[in-house]
Amino acid sequence: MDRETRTFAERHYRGLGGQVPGCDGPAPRSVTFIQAPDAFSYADFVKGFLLPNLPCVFSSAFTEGWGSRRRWVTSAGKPDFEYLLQKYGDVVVPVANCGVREYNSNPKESMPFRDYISYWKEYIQGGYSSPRGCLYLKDWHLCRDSLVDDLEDIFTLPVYFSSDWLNEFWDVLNVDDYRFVYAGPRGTWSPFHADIFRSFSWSVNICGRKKWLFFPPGQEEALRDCHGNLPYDVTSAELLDTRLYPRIQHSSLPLEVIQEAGEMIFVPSGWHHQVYNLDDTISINHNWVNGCNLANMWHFLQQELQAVQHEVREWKNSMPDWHHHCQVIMKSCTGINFEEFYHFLKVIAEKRLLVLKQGLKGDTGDKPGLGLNLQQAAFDVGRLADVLASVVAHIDFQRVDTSAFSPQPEELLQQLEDTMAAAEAL
Ligand SMILES: O=C(O)CCC(=O)C(=O)O
Ligand SMILES: [Fe+2]
Repeated sequence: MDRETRTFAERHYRGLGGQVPGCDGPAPRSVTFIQAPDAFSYADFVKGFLLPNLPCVFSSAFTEGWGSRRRWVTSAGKPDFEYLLQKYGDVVVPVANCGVREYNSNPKESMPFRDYISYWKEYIQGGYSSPRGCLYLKDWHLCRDSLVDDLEDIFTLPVYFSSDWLNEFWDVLNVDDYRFVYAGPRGTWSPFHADIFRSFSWSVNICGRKKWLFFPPGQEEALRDCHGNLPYDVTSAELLDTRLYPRIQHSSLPLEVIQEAGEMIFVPSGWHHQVYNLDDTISINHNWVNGCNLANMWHFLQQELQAVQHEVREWKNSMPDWHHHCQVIMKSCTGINFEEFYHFLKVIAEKRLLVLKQGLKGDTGDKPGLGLNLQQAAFDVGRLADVLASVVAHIDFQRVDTSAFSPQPEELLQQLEDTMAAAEAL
């Protein structure tokens, strides 16, 4: 990030005055297509898409050099089953059944990758049908679980998506990540959803094509049924039933995007979407959070806690540890609670404070060892301070036992604010 972009971005958040970044109104009619890598900078992405929270598609030129595009794909543009088998045959992968609905997703099972490939071949031979149903390999943590040693050759993280705190945090803990491979025959699809923690995602078709249906944040409200639930399939004829979907007349049409082989799509924060594989498709998808959607994540976590509290409200007066139990339930339903969110902020903040401390001593310039430039670190500290101030002021965070936290949340907030003031000069 350069100084000018940092100033632009800081002004953007000051202008929002504490409102959660979104994108008001119905979906745009079309998506912006970015043709040439040379003519599109990180600053262009921040100003044009990340801050306004708008989707875009990058041409296949952006992923031209990726090893996966060379090795995982035949000259006819199909998945190279033999290569993939030889490389990953023994790896156990998660597989969803697209034909079976369980609440608003599909049941998953695990199987060796070689069994999935056998299924896929049979499915093609059967004219894209199988008695086993329509199986979709989803959320395969290839980087985390891989037995292979050439990971860096599969893809190169595009600079636009390099400020990725979720994966930075999990890499420090060394237990998980949000880097996935999806693979499935034509006809596999992902039901209607918004991404985990209201993260951004990016997705590249290594081969094949996808159709995306997008609804900007807030537009999904008109799609709720009479019980307040979101649809599983936004294309279902059920949605025409106004007794079942009383607000459907207020809904707007989705933004439809066709993503071709090699192209990369940016999915903004809180945009609901439904996705279809139009051909036999393999994609690499990452979820990511950074200073630009941290407030969206925090807003989402507050809503999740509220939903838990509502669900178990009848025990509030009879259960001595009710607030603590709500946090425990939240952790198991959402994957994170307020304590862990603080830990996440702390890990990300401490690295930036260190970079800025060095920078403020006069040691300016990029810090290759920490992989962060000073302007980016200064911007990040501002966003962290804003969100942490809201966390510290939250009544339910004040109920969390923070006695063993180091540093104490107020202390970390003070450090962030002091550093932010000092970093004005940078
Ligand atoms: O490709 C898919 O099936 C779903 C991808 C998705 O939902 C995402 O990248 O956010
Ligand atoms: Fe998604």
